[in-house]
Amino acid sequence: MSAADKVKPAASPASEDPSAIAGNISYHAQYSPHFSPLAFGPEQAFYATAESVRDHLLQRWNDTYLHFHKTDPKQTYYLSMEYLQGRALTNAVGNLGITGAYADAVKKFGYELEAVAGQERDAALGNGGLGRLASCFLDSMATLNLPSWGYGLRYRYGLFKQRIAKEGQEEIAEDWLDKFSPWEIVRHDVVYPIRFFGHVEISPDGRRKWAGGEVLNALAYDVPIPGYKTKNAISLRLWDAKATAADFNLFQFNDGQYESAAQLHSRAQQICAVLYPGDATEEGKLLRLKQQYFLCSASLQDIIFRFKERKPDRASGKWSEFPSKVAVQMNDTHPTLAIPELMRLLMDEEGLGWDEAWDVTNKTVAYTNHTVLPEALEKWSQAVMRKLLPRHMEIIEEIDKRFREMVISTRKDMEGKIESMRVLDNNPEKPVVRMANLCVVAAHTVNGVAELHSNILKEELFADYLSIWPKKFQNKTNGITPRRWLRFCNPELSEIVTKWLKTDQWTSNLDLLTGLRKFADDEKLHAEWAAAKLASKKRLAKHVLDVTGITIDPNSLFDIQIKRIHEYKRQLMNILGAVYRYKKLKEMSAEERQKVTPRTVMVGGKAFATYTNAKRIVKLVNDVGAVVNNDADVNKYLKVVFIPNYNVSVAEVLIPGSELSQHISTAGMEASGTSNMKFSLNGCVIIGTLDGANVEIREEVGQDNFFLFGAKADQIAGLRKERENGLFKPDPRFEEAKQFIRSGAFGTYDYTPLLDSLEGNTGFGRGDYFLVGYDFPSYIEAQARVDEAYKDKKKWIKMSILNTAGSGKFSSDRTIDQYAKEIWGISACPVP
Ligand code: GPU
Repeated sequence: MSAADKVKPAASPASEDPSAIAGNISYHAQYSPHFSPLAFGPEQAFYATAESVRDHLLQRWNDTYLHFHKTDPKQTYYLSMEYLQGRALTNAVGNLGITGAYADAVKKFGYELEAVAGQERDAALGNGGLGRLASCFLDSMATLNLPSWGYGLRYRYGLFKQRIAKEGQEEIAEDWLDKFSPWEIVRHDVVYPIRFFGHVEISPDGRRKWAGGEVLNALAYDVPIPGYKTKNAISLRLWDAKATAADFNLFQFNDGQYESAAQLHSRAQQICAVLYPGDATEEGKLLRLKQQYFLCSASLQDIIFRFKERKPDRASGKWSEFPSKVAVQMNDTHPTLAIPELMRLLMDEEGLGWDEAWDVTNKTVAYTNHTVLPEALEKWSQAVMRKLLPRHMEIIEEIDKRFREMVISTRKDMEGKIESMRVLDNNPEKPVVRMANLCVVAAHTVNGVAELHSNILKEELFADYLSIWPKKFQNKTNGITPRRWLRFCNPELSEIVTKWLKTDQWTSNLDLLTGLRKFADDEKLHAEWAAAKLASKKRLAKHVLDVTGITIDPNSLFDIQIKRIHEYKRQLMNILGAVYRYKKLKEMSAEERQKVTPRTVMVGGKAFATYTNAKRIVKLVNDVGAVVNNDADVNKYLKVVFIPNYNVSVAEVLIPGSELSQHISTAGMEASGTSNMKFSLNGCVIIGTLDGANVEIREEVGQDNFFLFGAKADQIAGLRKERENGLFKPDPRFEEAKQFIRSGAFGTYDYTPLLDSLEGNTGFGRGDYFLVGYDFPSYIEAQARVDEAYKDKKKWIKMSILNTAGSGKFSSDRTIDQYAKEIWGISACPVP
C-alpha cells in the first residue's frame, strides 16, 4: 500500500480543510493515472498535489471566463514570444491563500510542502528580463481583476540548461515537459488553421486572398493564472502546432517512405520545438519567422472568435466596435506580424476596406520597446517575408507606401527623413522590413520601460516620429510582482515586514513599505532584519555548496550579479574588479588583510550559444574562481563563484540572500533591468550606473543608499569619439588587472581576444565599445566605499531597510494599472 492509499480519496475539488485536501491529493495519486499506484515518492507527491491545486484553479478559470463572457468588457491580449513562469505550486497556493492548508495536507503523507514544491521543473519559455516581465504582468493582471490574457507559444524545449565543463558553458536541452506539466489544460476545441508560403489570388469580386502553400493547425493549451486574494484566474494561452490525419500519407507510409509520409507532421513539430532557434542560418531565420507568425495568427483568430462569441450579432460586421472591446499589446517587435495579420483578417476574411481595417488595427495595437541596441532591432529579409507570407508582404508594402505619401503631403519639412523612417529598407544589397518602424507607424501607442529609456526613444531612436505623432509616446516603468519576489521567496523578511507594518496588505499595495522608514534606526528591527538576512544567506550558501561544491562564508559580504551574459551588462568589469581585488590582497601583509571586508562575489547567467565573447566571460569567472578559492592566503577574504544554470527558481534563492548586487551596464544601454528591483525589494543595496530603472530606484531609496559610479548616458557618445581619436588614457589599475590575466595567473586558456575587445581600435572587438576602461576607476572606488560601509553594521542594515522601504513604486501592480488606464482603456472585472 502506498502512502497515498492511507487517506480516503475524494474527487471533489479540494476545500480549504487539510483532511479534505489530503483526500483530493490521494484521489489524484490514484485516478490521474500518470504513475503506477504502488509508490508515492516526492515526485508523485508533487504531481498529485499540483493536480489537486489545479482543481481550485480550474474552478476559478471557468468562473472568470463565464463572467467576462457575460460582462463583455474591453479585454487586453498580451502577445509575447516569451514567458519565464518558473515554478507554479508555491505561487498558486500562496495566491489562493491556502498555503497552510496544503502544508498540513502533505504532512499527512510525510512530506514538507517546500520539498514537494522543489520537485517542480521551471517553465522557462523565455530568455531573460523580457520573458520574466511578461510573467510578472500576468500575475498583476489577475490580481487587479483585469480582463486580460496572455498569448504565447508552447515550446517543447525551453531555455537550455547550462552546465559548466572544462571548456566553459555547455548547453543541454531543457525537457520541462518530460513527464508532463500539471498546469496546462489542452483545449481540443480551440484549433485554428495557420498557412505558410503559397500565393495571392484575386477573386472575381476583386478581393485578394492568400491560398496554397501548407496549412498547419494551432492547438490551444491554457495555463490558469490565479490572482492574489481574488476569485479571478486568467489565462496564459500557449499555442502548439499540429498536423492532421489528412496530412499523413498512408499510401507512402505503406510503401515504406516513412519520412515523406509524415513530412508535415515533422514540420509541425519543428515550429514549437525550441525557444529561440539559432538564426545564423537561413533555415533558422525562416523558422523563427514562422514561430512569430504562428503566435500572431492563432492569437488574432482566437481574439476575433471571442469578440464574436460574446455578442453573436458582431459576426455580421460591427467592426468599429472592435477597438472598444480589444486591446493588443506587442511585447517588443517579436509579435509585429499581428499588424499585417489583423489587416489581412479584417480585409480578406471579413470584407473591410483598407481605411476601415487600418483604423481598427491602429486603435487596437500598441507596442512596447525593450531595447535601443541596433543589433537587437529586428529586421526581416523582404525576400524571406515574401516567400513565407506573400499576402502580408503586400500589406506591409502598402503600409510603407501610404506612410510615405502621408509624410510627403503633410510634412514637407520631413522629406529628408523619410528614407530612415519608412517601414521598408530597400537597400539593393539587402532589402529588409524594419519591424520597429512598422510598429511605430501602425500602433496607437509606443512605450519604453523606464524613464531614461523612454526619453532616449523620444529624443533619439524615434525622435523623427515624435514630431508627427507627439502623443504616441509614453513611459511605463517596469515592475515585478511582490508576491513571488518577496512574499513567497522570502518568508522570513515578509513576516518581519508584516509585523512592523501591522498588516500584510503591502503584498498587494506595495507603497505601504514606506511605513518601514520610520523604523530605520530601530534596534529591535535591526536585530530581526539581520537575522532574516543571515537565514537567507545560509540557504544561499547551501545552494552554492550543492551545485558547485564550494563552501562560502555567510558572514562575508554577499555580492551578486545575475543576468544574461552580455558585453553591455559588463560582467567583464565585475570580474576585472575581482581580479584587481585578488591581486591587491596578494600584495598585502597578513595583518593588513585582517582589515579587509571579506567578500563572496557571485556571478550567474547564461550566454547565448553562439555568442563567443559572452562564453569567454563565463569561462573567465570560473577560472578566476578556481584560483582564488583555492588560494589559502586570501580565500578567507575573497571567493569568486560562478552559479551554474541561473533561472527563476535559482533567483528565488539568491535574491533574498544578497547584500550587494551589481547593475553596471554602460549608461543608456540597459532599457530598464528588473532584477535590480527584486534585489532592492529584498533589502539588497545596489552598486550601479545611472542606467535604466537604476535611476528611478536611486531616487526612491535615496542616493545615500545606492552606490553610484560611472559615465552618464549623455556622455557616452562623446567618450566613444574620444576613444576613437586615441584620446583615452587608461587608468593604471585597469591596465594592471588586464595584465594580470594576460600573464596566465588564471590558467592557460587564451583570453587575448576577450581582453583585446577592451583595447583601442585593434581591429578585434569594438575598441572597448562598452567603455569598461573609462568606468573602471570609478567602479573600483565605489567598491571601496562598499567595503567601508559594510564595516558599519548598523549603517548597512539601515541602508538595507531603506531599500525595501523605497521599493513600492516597482510593483508590477503599479505598472499594469498604468498600462490599463493610459494605454489599454480597460477596467477591473472581478468575479462576484
Ligand atoms: N530585454 Br529586446 C530582454 O530580456 N530580451 C529582449 O529581447 C529585449 C529586451 C530586456 C531588457 O534588456 C531589459 O533592460 C528590460 O528590463 C527587460 O527586457 C524588460 O523590459
